[in-house]
Amino acid sequence: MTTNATVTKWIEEMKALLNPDQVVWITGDEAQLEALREEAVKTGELEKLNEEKLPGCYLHRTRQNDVARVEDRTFICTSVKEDAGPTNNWCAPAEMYKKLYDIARGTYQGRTMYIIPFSMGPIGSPLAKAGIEVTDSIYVVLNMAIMTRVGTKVLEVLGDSNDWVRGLHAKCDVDPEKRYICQFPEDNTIISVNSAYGGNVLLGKKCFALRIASYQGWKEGWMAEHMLILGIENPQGEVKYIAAAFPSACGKTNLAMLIPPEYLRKKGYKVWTVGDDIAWMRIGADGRLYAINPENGFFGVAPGTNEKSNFNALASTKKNTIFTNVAHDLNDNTVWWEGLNKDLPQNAIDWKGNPWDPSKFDKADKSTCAAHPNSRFTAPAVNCPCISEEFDKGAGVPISAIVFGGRRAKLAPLVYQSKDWNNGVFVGAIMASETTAAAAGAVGVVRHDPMAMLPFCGYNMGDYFQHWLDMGAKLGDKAPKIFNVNWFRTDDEGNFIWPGFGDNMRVLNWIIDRCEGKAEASETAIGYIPQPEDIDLTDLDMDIETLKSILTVDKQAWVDYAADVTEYFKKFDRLPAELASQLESLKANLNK
Ligand code: OXD
Ligand code: MN
Repeated sequence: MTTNATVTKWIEEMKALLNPDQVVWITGDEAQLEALREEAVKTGELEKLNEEKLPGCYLHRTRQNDVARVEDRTFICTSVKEDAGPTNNWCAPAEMYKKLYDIARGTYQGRTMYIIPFSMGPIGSPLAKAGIEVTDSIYVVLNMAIMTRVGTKVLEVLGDSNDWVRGLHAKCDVDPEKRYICQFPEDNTIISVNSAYGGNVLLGKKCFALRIASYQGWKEGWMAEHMLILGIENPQGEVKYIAAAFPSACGKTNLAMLIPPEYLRKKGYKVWTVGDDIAWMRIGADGRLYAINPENGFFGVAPGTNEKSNFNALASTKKNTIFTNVAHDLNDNTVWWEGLNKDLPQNAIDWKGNPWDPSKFDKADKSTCAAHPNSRFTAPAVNCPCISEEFDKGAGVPISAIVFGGRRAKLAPLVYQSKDWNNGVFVGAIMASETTAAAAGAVGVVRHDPMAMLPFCGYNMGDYFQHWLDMGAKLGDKAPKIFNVNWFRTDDEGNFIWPGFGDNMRVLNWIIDRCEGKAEASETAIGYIPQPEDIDLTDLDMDIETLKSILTVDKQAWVDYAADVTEYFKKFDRLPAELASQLESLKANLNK
């Protein structure tokens, strides 16, 4: 497949270590992928779904102990501990290589080693990077073939270069006690053992496109961020792009694919999706920040996805999609999940593989769900009705605004704008959000998650903050404006106050207007807040007083939060002085 000596040497090392019965290079040819699907159906790894209703779609179930990312078993292995920083688990590379090689040694015996050359970003794009993943899982091959661009062409473009990421995945016994997801940023290497769940094993995604790439970006002067990218087209046909960071399962896919409210659609507004999870951003020749989506598909959370919440995501799953841990509706051999519709399937198998009894279903009790709360669809981006024509071009789109957001029942207002770039970096650094089912552990607990990168930053977060500040200095007056949003404020009964979904467009329009210097704002202690009348409430069942209630800054709550951030910042050995001084300014502003 290739004469690249760095590739052939590593493959030989992997063969010697893993001892596979067979070796298969993934060429990217449809016939090869189809043969793998058939094989996986024969072994029960995949179930073929109704070809008429869901052509080319399959269902997969993981082990019950393997349903989410495992942050406590995820390591950044740098030669100096401080380079991994206080927010990452660390282990010395030599020790971790030994431990992982001991776990993986010989485990491909009786199995096939699949070698997947893949590109993050359109093959050949100056913003793209190559990787090679070896795996003993057909499920991984087929998911990687959706989520990335795979095959021979990647190797052709790579040529003799050593600039590629090595990814070793070994299922082993899927033993949670020996599960490790390890990044070696100094060696461009990822090793994942004893898992078969997407976020842990599709190594192009979180491991490469965020953890390794964030480190590469730091060294090479660009940024890899946990951000969706969307384009807003106005009635004049001009498209402005926004990149937005939210923690996992906080609605990035929904925002990336939103459908504007009818009154805006009638005026001619449209939204185009460039990406729903990851953005790689570089400064372009004109000095502006350009972003690509390095992925080629969507690994979206299924529960809650329906025609109303995300029509475009649902449409994306209608063909050539792999569903993981959703319910199997035996009535018509399709899939179902909580929130898809109100028709609970009467004859279904739940995500654990057991018959599901709809009469026992209790919304409040996750253990009665038919689909796992973190069940997923892996859908090709080309299926998305609103995919941007820029998505596959590889030149990147110019970013006008960067948006941070989290899930906060109280505190953070619906939207505010930072005072400038450095203040925006501070706004990102103090982000916190309620935890979700995307990672193992308690759900609904507020935790700090700077820039939504806490589980994904491949180096010391203090250095990462400094990198953001440095990028701002390089961008100067061409820097995107930075905002914070919170769709999740609740009333005293715990109901969401803001309708969210397509109505978030009303807030995005204010953001774009601010970038263009067209909208007014009031200065507050935390930043610029819209004047209530600048958020268009046309056709919305919300009065201006309610809107005001989610736009106000509760000073005492922010004073308390500033104290909490003061404690949080203490853990950063390399906190940039600029962020400490931003915190002091916030406190001073709150005291005025
Ligand atoms: C994801 C995540 O899968 O953030 O995108 O967990
Ligand atoms: Mn994500």
